[in-house]
Amino acid sequence: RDDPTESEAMKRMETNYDEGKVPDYRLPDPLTFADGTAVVTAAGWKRRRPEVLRLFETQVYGRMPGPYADTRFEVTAEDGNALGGRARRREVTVHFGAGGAAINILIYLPVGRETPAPCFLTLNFHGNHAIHADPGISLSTQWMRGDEAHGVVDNRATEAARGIVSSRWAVERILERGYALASIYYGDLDPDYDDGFRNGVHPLFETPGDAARGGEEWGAISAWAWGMHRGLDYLETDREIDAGRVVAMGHSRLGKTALWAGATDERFALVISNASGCGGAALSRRRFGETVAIINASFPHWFCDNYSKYNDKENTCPVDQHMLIALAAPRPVYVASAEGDRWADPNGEFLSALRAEPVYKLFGLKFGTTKQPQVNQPVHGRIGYHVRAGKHDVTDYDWNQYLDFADKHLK
Ligand code: GTR
Repeated sequence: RDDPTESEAMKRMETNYDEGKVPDYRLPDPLTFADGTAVVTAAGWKRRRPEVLRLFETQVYGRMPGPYADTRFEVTAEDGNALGGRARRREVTVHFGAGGAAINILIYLPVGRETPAPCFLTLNFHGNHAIHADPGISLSTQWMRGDEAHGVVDNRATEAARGIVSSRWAVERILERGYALASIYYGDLDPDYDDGFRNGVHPLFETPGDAARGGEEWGAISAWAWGMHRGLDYLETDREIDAGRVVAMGHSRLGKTALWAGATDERFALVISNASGCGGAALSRRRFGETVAIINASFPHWFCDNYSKYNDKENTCPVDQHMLIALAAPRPVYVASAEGDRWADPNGEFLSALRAEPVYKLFGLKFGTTKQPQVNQPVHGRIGYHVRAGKHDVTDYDWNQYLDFADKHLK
């Protein structure tokens, strides 16, 4: 929803941007079992991990189902000479049942590779056609947010929407570096407005006329993450993709989604959160910028209903977001912030990554810093982090870091 209600506007006005006013807080310890004993080995973490995962499922995002039984992949388009010969473009529809529910995956593959390519798997905000001006990309027919300036009329994309967010997608650079890029419009999974979960993929698993939803049922972020799992299911069948080297990457609400998708599916080899902020990488207990109460008021459909129990009571939540980052361990994970993006609490994102490190240390792996690095000074340990100059966005600078980090860990 684009217009905040009056009470949301009030909440936003109370937003704290003063480091001196961050309350004292104590974070829950990822390395303490529910019974109070300490986790001291990597084998111990393997037993602790499901406890933490379960807390995020029941208290934060809601429990997502497994694959849909009746799923079918259909390659709908193929062009071996896309982007002036620099790429092979493939489009794949994943059909769920016979009722028309489906997601469309756009894939660019680098040319000239003899071995299967590692791949960035992402969701996008404005339709697959918006990530690049390539006229060969199918135009999305789904509901979408946006106005005429963005090529959207009556909530549908028009030809004018092609490539409108291409600055966020370093497609050619990704390909030159030998990676494939796969992207899915998030609205294929669940259009991003609060409609009581009547559209998107939720109804595939819910009987019409079901009683009221329980507090642990999946919200939109879980539905989007579920879609990333299904994208990976397809990639596992594509012989030109190395499914053992697939990176989950996302920006903002889709950065929250990428972290959750990587936490719930260990097939992802690496996880990247770009400016994911509250409910993503940032520590909720700091109450800096966006808070749990604000996000639940603005986006009641994103999290499970239980999450509102922690509105203005972050300290009572059995998890904080450093434990979400820790669920990536021992796989490499990257957290990126932007200096001007105070709403997402860059410092809170860094501290969260730092507080995930003890889990990595059990595996002999390190972050490589204890202090938030200066602007544009990336740190690439097993945990990666940078705070870029500029605003809430995805830029070539961010992609350059992700490619270097992926080279370091996946090559
Ligand atoms: C904002 C929201 C953030 C972030 C952002 C986005 O309105 O408050 O948590 O998710 O949207 O996804 O662009």
